[in-house]
Amino acid sequence: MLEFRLSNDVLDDPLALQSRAADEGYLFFKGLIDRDLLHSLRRQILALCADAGWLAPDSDPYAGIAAPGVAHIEGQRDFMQVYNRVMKLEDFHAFAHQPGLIAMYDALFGEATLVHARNIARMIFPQAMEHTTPAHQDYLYIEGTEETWTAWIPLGDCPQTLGSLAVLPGSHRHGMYPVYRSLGAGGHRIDTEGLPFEWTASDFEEGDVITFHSLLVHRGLPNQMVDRMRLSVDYRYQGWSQPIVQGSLEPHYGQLAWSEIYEGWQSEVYQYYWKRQAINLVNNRAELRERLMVHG
Ligand SMILES: O=C(O)CCC(=O)C(=O)O
Repeated sequence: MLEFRLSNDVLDDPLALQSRAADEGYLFFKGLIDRDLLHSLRRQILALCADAGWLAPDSDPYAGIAAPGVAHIEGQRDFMQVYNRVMKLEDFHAFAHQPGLIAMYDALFGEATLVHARNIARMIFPQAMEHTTPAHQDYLYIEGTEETWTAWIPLGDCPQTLGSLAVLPGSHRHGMYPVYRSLGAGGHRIDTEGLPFEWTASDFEEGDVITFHSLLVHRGLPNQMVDRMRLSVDYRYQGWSQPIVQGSLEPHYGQLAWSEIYEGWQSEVYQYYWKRQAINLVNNRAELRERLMVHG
């Protein structure tokens, strides 16, 4: 596996940042994420996991050690009970708007950044490797503009063995690949065998982030730890003038309404923020269907 190319050197050079992004389809930064916010969010999510009996008794919750024999899978009922509590955390949503990230996206897009509201948290148990996120392109799920970029941020150090993320640099320049049904987040996979790109990944230290184009092929790596959970968040960003679909402004999984999510929040700054300025709302599902090949 190749290592990520570090892009901190182009953070203050918008043209170089844009050119690197166009070439590779991803940007990897060390230390761009606010560590205090990260610690606080990790603590809050793990407190919910502990409350649900997911963590080893007598362990430090912050370590994220799963209780023996416990492995919940995203989408399943028990998982969703905890997930919906995570979805209500004000800091989980506010974390997407941190100034360092937004400044980088403003430079990348050459205009003000629109943060998608459909924020995603991943709580990946050890001993559940068959549910590892398969190779896919996010555009299938995002629609709107292809110039949408995902930020994947592990909440804590995340070596590859804890199940970080791998990407195929350059794979964003060839449209959408056919998909097959699969286990793992998203439920669809791309067959990457024979594609002329090389899997690339690195260990993440807390504060590191990778961001990638909506057509870049990427996958989760298996969590091979004996007992540690991998926590991460996925946020999505685009230029404010670019097309966006309604789904990107709805809560992930749609089991809660924004009014329920916002109950008890201290601030209104990140509530319905996309309604404060005109957005370019579209419905391009029919076009996407035409472009997409889904097998069995
Ligand atoms: O964290 C993961 O395992 C999957 C993240 C991802 O690929 C995505 O949300 O697009």
